[in-house]
Amino acid sequence: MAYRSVCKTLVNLHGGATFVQMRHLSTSNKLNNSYRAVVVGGGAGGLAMASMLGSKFGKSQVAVVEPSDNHYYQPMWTMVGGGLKTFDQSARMTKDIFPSNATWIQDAAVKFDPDNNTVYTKDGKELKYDLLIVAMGLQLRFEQVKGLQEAIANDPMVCSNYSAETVMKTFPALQKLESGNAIFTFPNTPIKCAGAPQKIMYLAEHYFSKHGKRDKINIIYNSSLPVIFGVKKYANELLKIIEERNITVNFRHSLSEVNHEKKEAVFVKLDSENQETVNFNYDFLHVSPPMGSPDVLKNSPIAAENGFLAVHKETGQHTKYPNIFGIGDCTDIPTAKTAAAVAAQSGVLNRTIEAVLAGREPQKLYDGYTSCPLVVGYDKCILAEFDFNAQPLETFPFDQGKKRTSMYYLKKDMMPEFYWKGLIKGKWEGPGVFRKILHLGMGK
Ligand code: FAD
Ligand code: UQ1
Repeated sequence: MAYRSVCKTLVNLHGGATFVQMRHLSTSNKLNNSYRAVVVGGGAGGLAMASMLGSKFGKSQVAVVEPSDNHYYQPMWTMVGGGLKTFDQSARMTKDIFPSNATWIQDAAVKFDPDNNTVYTKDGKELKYDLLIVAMGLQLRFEQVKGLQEAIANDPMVCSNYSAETVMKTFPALQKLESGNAIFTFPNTPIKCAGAPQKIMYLAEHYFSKHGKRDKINIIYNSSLPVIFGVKKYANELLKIIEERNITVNFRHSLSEVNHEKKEAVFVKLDSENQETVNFNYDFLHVSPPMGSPDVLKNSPIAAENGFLAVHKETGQHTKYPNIFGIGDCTDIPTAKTAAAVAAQSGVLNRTIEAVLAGREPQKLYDGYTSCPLVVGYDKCILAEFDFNAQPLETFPFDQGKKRTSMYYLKKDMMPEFYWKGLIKGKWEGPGVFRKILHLGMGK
């Protein structure tokens, strides 16, 4: 086997427990399936990292394994559900937005063999890598709620902004509803954009008010969580809105079953002694389904006990395999899973990889930055931004706890541009730099 180059890099990181021997793998391998870097998942984090690595190593040395023909800007699905954008506006063909400096392998990873630096794919490829970046996102688990898939298939009033297949049902259902119970759920698992289950509720409430039917509709938010939002500052504002707009909130209620024939949703009361259930009649049901680490990752040697990719939270480097890195929703980084977090993580991870390649300790550390634009109506948004400690980390020099029209337009019209032209091109590392400038170098 001819090697393009052979380099042995000893890297001693994180308390000195690990070292890696990196060898530049053959490019004349008979299947040509060896790469400097393999990226698994071509979503927000995968494409950001592929763009960054592609500019270092070149197209032929960076492969992205991604099965889907389409790439979605998922944050727009809140607006699609609210009738503010069309589904088509959230979608691009993967081939049209794929980084020009990376190689697309249209396939799915099925097995990780980290001891042999190999990823196996559904179509039978064996991909060898020097560096592996795992960016597989979350797997939606509609099937974990009994009867939910049947309800989604048969009842036009059961919808979910969380998937490409179900988001188009939401707005027609809001338009159709005339009276009764409109129920919004939050599951008993980690989820992406933990604000999204309630954003659509505020849009729905506003929609019903504007169309003169609010008085005939009860709005109910049944959440598995014990709080409305994990950051106190924003939670306080949301609770005020909930009270003003006469919304009923039931905490620690987890959706366990939907019976669409009876128009009934069953919830487990998580804090009850014997996991009692309570039935709600629904006329409209917006479900945020259970989510989890993708099976392929969960059942692999690179997963943590909780099934997510085991990485150091401040660098994105794997805790056991130093040539493996992770970004985004599929990692066990303990922050809210958002595209905003992916943006901040991409800048950190790029520098982590540079440090590892140079045999240095990573210098730039991730602070947990994440953001959730809490759309609370058709023209208002509370822009929540916070860190690992659930402490606000706000970009703008005004109080972002207040609902604002400016933040609404930032979310609706500017964020898609940041995503398509910045994040997935590896050119948007989050607003940290602007935060420092706008705060005149003071604060965090
Ligand atoms: P994804 O972008 O989901 O990409 C994962 C990729 O991995 C997918 O392309 C998938 O096809 C691929 N994949 C999966 N399995 C395999 C496999 N076996 N082999 C190869 N590839 C695989 N974030 C915000 O910042 N702001 C918001 O306002 C916001 N609102 C949201 C509203 C909704 C309704 C939703 C659903 C999400 C929202 N988000 C928001 C969250 C944001 O979309 C995600 O956090 C972000 O997309 C995560 O990026 P990722 O790269 O980790 O995963
Ligand atoms: C962000 O960076 C980002 O990634 C592109 C999002 O995803 C769509 C967001 O929703 C937000 C709020 C941010 C943070 C950006 C700014 C300018 C505050």
